[in-house]
Amino acid sequence: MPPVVGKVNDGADLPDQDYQSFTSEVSASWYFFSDTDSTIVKYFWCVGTSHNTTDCSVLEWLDTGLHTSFSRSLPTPLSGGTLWNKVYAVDAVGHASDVAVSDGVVIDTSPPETKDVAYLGDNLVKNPSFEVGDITGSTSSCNLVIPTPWEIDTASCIKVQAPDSPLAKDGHMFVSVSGSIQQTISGLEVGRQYKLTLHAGYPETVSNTHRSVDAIVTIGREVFSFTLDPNLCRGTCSVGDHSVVLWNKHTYRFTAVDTSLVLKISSSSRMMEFVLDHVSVQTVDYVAGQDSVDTEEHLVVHSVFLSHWSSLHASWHFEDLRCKVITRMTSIRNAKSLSTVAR
Ligand SMILES: [Ca+2]
Ligand SMILES: [Ca+2]
Repeated sequence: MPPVVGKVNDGADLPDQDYQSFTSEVSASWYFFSDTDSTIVKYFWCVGTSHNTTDCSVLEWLDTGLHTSFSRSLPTPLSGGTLWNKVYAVDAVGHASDVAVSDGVVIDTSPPETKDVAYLGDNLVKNPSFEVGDITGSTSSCNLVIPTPWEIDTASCIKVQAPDSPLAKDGHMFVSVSGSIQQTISGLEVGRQYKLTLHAGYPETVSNTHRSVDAIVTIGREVFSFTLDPNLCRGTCSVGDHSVVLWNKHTYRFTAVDTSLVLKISSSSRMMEFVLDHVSVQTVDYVAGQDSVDTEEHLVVHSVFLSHWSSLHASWHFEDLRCKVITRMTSIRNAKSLSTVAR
């Protein structure tokens, strides 16, 4: 009886490799060859460019002794394509097993191309998270504390909320807005593109009969709007054993037409009330690769359940048509600590 055929992996170690970037070396490892009648005394390994048991055009059959992992330098570097490693075992009486063939390894020598990179600058909004001194609980009176430098008009009702439970999107506090709240954003560069992000939700105090909330966001002459979905839970909702405000993130783009612009966030009616936290205005710089498309939509809305947050300082992705990108670096900056974490 010949030895029982085993399994061949591409690459000298586990796990099996499907891509390799080096062009002048081939390697393979193999397992599970066995022989019940006598012992395996040697293995033969070859490498070819066809998915069959006979093509050894890259490396001819090589006696590897009892080694079950082997690498070989090639006199002529590979130019690409797919390689298959092939191995058979021979036992003490000269019987050869069937040839095991790997599932192939792609030689990929091209570096990944930059597809689209967006760098976000510092937040130009002052007191973006509505954190003010030492207050606790939720105030029922309007305009007791104004989170400077935010400004309001006398017809508006702003209440700083500092609940005991971590309801805020960022930090400990947020504001409920009925009417409008505004501040002048300075330090803008005329003609540059900016990203405006805010987080809004239903306040805790809202009743079940409260319908959808429409809000208007203006920056200079640009006008945006958002609507809170009345089907979302009102105020606090229970997620597991946590009470949370269902924060909706709204993102807009605008081009600065002046070095300072008034950012104003208003409910479309004084009867409507929403809560607001973590507002940011940041530059957006794109480094676009060939054929890149701006996949970031003009308006992005999604719900976030977590009571903590992180701002994505920079995000990018690479596309490589022949090789999946294995390592991607992302830098995440926490706005409070300004520490940078790379992973
Ligand atoms: Ca493979
Ligand atoms: Ca806050």
